Formats: sequence, C-alpha cells, structure tokens
Amino acid sequence: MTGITAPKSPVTTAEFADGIREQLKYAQGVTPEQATPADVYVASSLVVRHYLQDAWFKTQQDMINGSTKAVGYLSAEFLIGKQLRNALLNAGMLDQFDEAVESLGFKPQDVVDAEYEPALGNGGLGRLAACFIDSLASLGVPAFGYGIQYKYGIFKQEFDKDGKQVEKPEYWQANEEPWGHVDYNRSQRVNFGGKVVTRPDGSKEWQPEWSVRAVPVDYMVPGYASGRVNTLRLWSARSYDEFDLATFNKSDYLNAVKPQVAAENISKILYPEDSTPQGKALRLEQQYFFVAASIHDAIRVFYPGQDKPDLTTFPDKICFQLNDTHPVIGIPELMRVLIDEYGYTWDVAWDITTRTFNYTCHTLLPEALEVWPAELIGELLPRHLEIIKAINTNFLAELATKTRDKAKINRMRIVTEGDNPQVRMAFLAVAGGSHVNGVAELHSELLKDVTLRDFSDLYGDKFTNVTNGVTPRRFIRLANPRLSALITEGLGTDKWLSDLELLKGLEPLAKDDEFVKKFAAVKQANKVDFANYAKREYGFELDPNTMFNTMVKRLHEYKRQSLKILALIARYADIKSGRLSADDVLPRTVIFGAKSAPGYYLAKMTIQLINNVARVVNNDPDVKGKLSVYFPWNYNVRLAQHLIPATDLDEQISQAGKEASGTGNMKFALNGAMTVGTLDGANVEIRERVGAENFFLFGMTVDEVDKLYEEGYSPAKYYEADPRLKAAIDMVSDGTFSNGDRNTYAPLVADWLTKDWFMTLADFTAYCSIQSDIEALYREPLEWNRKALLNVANSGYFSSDRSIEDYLTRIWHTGPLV
Ligand code: TH1
Repeated sequence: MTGITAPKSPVTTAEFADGIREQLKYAQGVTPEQATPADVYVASSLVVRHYLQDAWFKTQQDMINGSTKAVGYLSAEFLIGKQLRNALLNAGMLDQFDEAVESLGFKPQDVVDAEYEPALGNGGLGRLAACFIDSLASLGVPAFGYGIQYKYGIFKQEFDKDGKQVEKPEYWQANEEPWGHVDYNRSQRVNFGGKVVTRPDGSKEWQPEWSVRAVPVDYMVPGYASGRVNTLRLWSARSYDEFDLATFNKSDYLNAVKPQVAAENISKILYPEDSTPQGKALRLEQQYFFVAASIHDAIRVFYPGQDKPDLTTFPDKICFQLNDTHPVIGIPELMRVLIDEYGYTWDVAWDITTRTFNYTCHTLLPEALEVWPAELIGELLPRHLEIIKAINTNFLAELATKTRDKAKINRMRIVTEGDNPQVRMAFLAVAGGSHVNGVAELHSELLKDVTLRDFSDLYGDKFTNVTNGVTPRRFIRLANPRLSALITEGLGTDKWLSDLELLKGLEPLAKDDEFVKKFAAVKQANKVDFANYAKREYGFELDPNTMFNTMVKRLHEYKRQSLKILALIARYADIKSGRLSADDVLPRTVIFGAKSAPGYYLAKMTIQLINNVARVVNNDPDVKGKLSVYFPWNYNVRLAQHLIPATDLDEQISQAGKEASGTGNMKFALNGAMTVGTLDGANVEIRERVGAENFFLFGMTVDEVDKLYEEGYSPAKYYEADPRLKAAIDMVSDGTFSNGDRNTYAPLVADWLTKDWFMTLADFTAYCSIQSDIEALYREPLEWNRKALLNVANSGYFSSDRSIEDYLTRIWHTGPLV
C-alpha cells in the first residue's frame, strides 16, 4: 500500500469544545466548572464517538450490502489499551482535542490519565489481536473482533514487603466506561449441558440443560485515516433467570440469586496463565460462550431478517481466524448449527466449515497446546462431543487413504484412545480449517518440522507463515511523539504511519551526523520523561544519564529472566569486589517488568529475587551511580508506551526455539533501542533486516540446543566451569538477597543446578561476553545512535499492516471494502 497523510479533522477546536460542554451537560450532568478531568474524559470520548458514528454505520452497511468477504477474528483476549488518544489519532482530532480541553481549563494529559486501561489479555497474544483489528480497520478491510468482555482483566500486580508478587482484582469498570456500547437488543442465547436425542427422521437434537444470555458490548475500531470504523464485539454473560422470587420470599437471598451468579461467572475473569492452559471447566465454558455467540451473530448480521438463509454462501461472507486453540470449539459448533439447525448433510456442512476457519498457532511449547478431556466436553457440550468423534473417525479414514504408516495415523488422532480420551484442539483446528500459520518464520518452520510434523507431511499445503507485527499508530505515533516528528521531518511526509516500509528512507540519514544527534536528543528527552514518570508513579529515582536497559514480558522460565538476573548479580559482584574498576563500569539502569501466573512457583520466586536484588543493589554505596535495578509493578500497555521509547537496550534472550515470535522486540527496534538477543522467534527476522552488525547476537542456536539435549545436559558443569556464574549463584544461595536466609531461593537454585530446562547456565558465558561489545559501542554515542537509527529505518516490515496484508493474500483471500 502507499501511505496516507494524516486525516483532515472532521471537527474544529470550537466544535470539539462545544461538544464537550454538551456532553458534560446532558451525559454527565455537570457544568464545566464542576467537571473533573474524569468527567471531561467521558465527555470527550462521547464527542469522538459522535463524530465516528456515521462512518461506523456506513462501514457496517457497506459490509453487509457489498461482496467483500469480512474477517472475524476470534480471540479470547484483546489487550486493547486505552482508547481515547488512539481514537483521536485515527479520526484526526488529536490537536482539536488538546486545544478544546485547554480552552475549558483542563490539561489534556490529566484527561487522558483519567481513562482506566481495559486489560483484557495476558500478553503478546492479546496485544497482537488488538494491533490486528487496528490494522484491519486502517486498511479498510471489513472485520469483526470477537471476544469476551471480562469483568476482571489480568490481575493488578503488587509487591509485598518481601518483594513477592501479590495479585489484586483488576476491576477496570469501576468508573464510567464510555467506549463499550452494551447492546441488549442483539443478545444471543448460549446453551450448555443436557442430552442429545434422535428425532423420528433420524436427525439429532441437542436438548440443553441450562443457558446464558450473551450480551454484546461493542467497541468502535476506527481505522487510521481510512474513513472506516469496524467493530470489536465483546460478549458479556448475563442470566436469563434474573431472580427466583419464590426463594427470595423465603428470605433466602443467596439462593435466589444463585443462577444469576453462575451465569455471570462465565465472563467474570480472564485466566491469568500465559501459554500454559489450565484445563478448567469454566475456561471451556468461556470458550464456547463467546464462540457460539459470535457464530450466531455473524449469521444474524450477514443474513438479516432471513429465517432459513442459504448458508452455503457463508464462507463468502466471512472467514473466521482462530487465535490459537482457544476458539477451536467453533468448528464443531458450526457443524452442529449447519446439520442440526439448518438440515445440511454432513458433507455440505464440512465443506462450509473447513472453508470458514483458519488457525494461528502461537506457541511451540507442547504443554501450551490445549487438550480437553472428552468427558468434560461431553458433560458441557454433549452434541459437540459426538460431532468431534465423527470428525475424528472421518479424519482417520482420510488419513488411511494418504499413508500406510499406522503409527503416524495414531499419533494424529484428534480424540485419543484409552480410558480417559482427550480431545486435541490443535489437531481439530488443523483438520477443520483451510490454513494453519505460525507467527514468525522460524516458528512456522519448527511447527512444520516438529510440533505438527505429521500434519505438515500429509497436508503441507495448509501450512504457511505470517510474521507478527505491531501497530505504528499506538507504538510509535502515540507512544513516541518526538520520534514521530523527527521521522516526519526526515522523510518529509507523515505517510509512514500507514506505510511503514517508508522508514527505509531514513537509512541515508544515518550517515548525517546532525540527524543522528537529533535522534539521540529524542531518546535523551524520552529518558528524562520516563524518569519523571517513574518518580511520579513509583517513587523511583532513575538517572537518565545512564544506559536504560529493559526487559519487559511475562515471567516465564523459557524467556530467561534468570539469565538477566544472574548476569546482573555477577556484574554487581565484579564492581563490589573491585575486579572491575569503577572507571571501567558503564553506568546502567536495569528495568524489569513482568507478571507471573499466580500458580507458577518458580516464576514467582524469580520475581521475588529480582525485587531483592534491586533492594540490595540500590542500597549499596559501593555500586552507587554504576548499577541500579528497578522493577515497576503491574506492567501493562500504558507502562509499555512510556518505557519503550526511553529504552536504550532491549533484552530478547529466550532459549532458541521457544519464543514463537515476540512482539515487544519489534516495538523496541521501531523506537530506536538496540537489541541483545538470541536467534529465536522474530529476533531472527529483525536481525536479518536491521543487519547483523546492528544487533547484539549471542547464545546457542536451535540446532545447538537440540544437540546439547541429546548429549545430556548437565547444568552443574557450567556452574563449575565459570567462576563468575558460580559466584552469582552462590550469592543467591547464601542469603545475600534474603537477609541472610539461605532457604528463600533454595528451590530456584536447585532447579538451576539440576534441571535448568531452558539452559540458562549454558548461555551465561556468551551472554556476559557480549556485554563488552554493548558497552564499547555505548561509549561512542554517535555510533550507538547511528545503529539504533538503522534499527528504526529497517524495521518497517514489522508493522501489523504488513501482517494483515500477508493474511489477506495467503489466508483470507479478501481485501478492503470498495
Ligand atoms: C504468545 C507467544 O508466546 C509469543 O511468542 C507471540 O509473540 C505472541 O503469542 C503473539 O503471537 C503466546 N501467548 C499465549 C497465550 C496463551 C496461550 C498460548 C500463547 S502463545 C493463553
């Protein structure tokens, strides 16, 4: 695509200010004098919605009346972040908002800060879904995001006095939330339980036992300068049996509201496990709940007013992308609808279904591929279990025509054999859809060669790759206005915001010292801003004249926060013992951000260790000014938007072959940070594009990792071999970071020395030795910034607009509305 210049505002400053006054009066019931920033936030949001409303209508109308196939992105998570500034940017009203708010006597920043972030996702997977719907709308492609409006998003993280993670409920709707429109008139009934009966004509009928009401909550998804507004439809669970009056009259209030509570539980909370599914019944209820509601909704939208529509055209109206295995129950659901409710034959239904669904796999960890006990599915969704079994039987018969390898066929069963059969959702997704994609080149290769090897052998055509991306609107323009202005100055246009490959035009400017200095000044100003923010929000004292070295992501063993913390302890010991003279030490501020799944023991212990290393290091006069460590709690989209533009060095140090893609890596590179990283996930592609000389590579490759596993990995060997590593681990055991208590981290240390699944110890020495390259370059600010600028110039590929273009050509075979 070719870029589009920023949209012309549909509104003047005076009109915006009038709009705010009107909303304050009629929606908020306050005068401008009485209004708080929170009132002005709600009023401003309503004004933006007002101006987007016609485009929203028109987009829906054009989608229904036109012949362009729509995309339904089915995802259990949408980590959308704050809405107001994003909507203002995409609608072209940023300046009008700022000026209008100021004219009313408010500070725009205070108004924006009044918005509470909807944290309806765990991490990368949910944020990717949010970037994708932004790009779909910006490209003008008709699309729905379909998900769940959790009442409680990912928990709010706090640290107790010992530095341990404490989870607090994230009640993000505590204040008025002007973006989600609750549409009671378009609710759907979602059924559960009961039994299956055979009708006299031999057809099947599911007689469910209980049902919940799925109420859509609609969010506008305005495209950047596209004039299009798509819909994010998040379902909220309500009860049909509002209140049992008879019970209530017997003054048994608790029992009277029981059915209501049970129904509403379904959308109450986001499961906080990232990449490690919990086989809980409620989770399956959530999955079926939003997927069933969405499929019925799509039929309602695309065949308005039709009682028995011709659903053989369904795959021409919409295709559903399954965001990981979480919505895969949609495959048997569509089969059930087509066969039991609309009377299609199995073969016709299967043809429609397989043409409707596609599946994105986001992981390689075998334990992350969801598997449900058939028994559980049978209790909750008896008809679906029958259909899944029939899909399995047909699939096995088909396999028999393709191969004689019985063992292979057995490995590919969708429903396993034995006393306690399991349903493998990833396999169901491959069988029941047209395409399967991984999220970075390396990941897609490993999916084909390892995780889904048998499937790629027999169904090679289904497999493809779409490398992840991030939206430049939120993660460059909104997060980093200074860099955005410099890019526009350098390129002489702002079209890069909708054609990010234009950043390539900055490459020649890396030879221009004056431009590089301006680029360095942007980073420095961002660091000062972040230091102020960290002071205000967390009470931290960051020195912006040190290197800001950041590692932010979920806490997971495979991501190897342990590697970072051990190297940091070794560095601390070096300075303290005088092995490194104070003059030789490059001053660094290390910043961590990470949530751990509440039940993930070693991850939580790692958080505790990081906090206590920070406590000890920051209070030690021997290293003052040389090394400091901060761990702002509750890492979220808002913190990311502040921290990423201020980072000099980003850490992407997962064990090779374990991080499917990563998307933080892209955000940092696009904001002019250098990366220290392994050959894993999208790091490989980032390095290819920015140039090996502009990326700090270290560590084992996938092949080396495999080889070491085969030879038999013994972490203790590495502990004995590297005295710095030994010293660092010994300091963790000897109570240095636990007020003398030697037991505090014993399980963590034991794991490092005896298991170390992700080979942290094996990569330690390489990780430490790359640090001298990093520091040598940082001592040459002009050269460092030149390379950082080349990272920006060559990362345009990692726009989620490009990812969506790839989905359009490789998988969805549709395009913008005409
Ligand atoms: C993440 C992957 O770990 C990450 O590498 C990738 O960039 C991101 O998805 C987007 O593609 C995953 N998040 C989850 C979350 C759950 C289950 C599996 C994955 S994989 C709940």
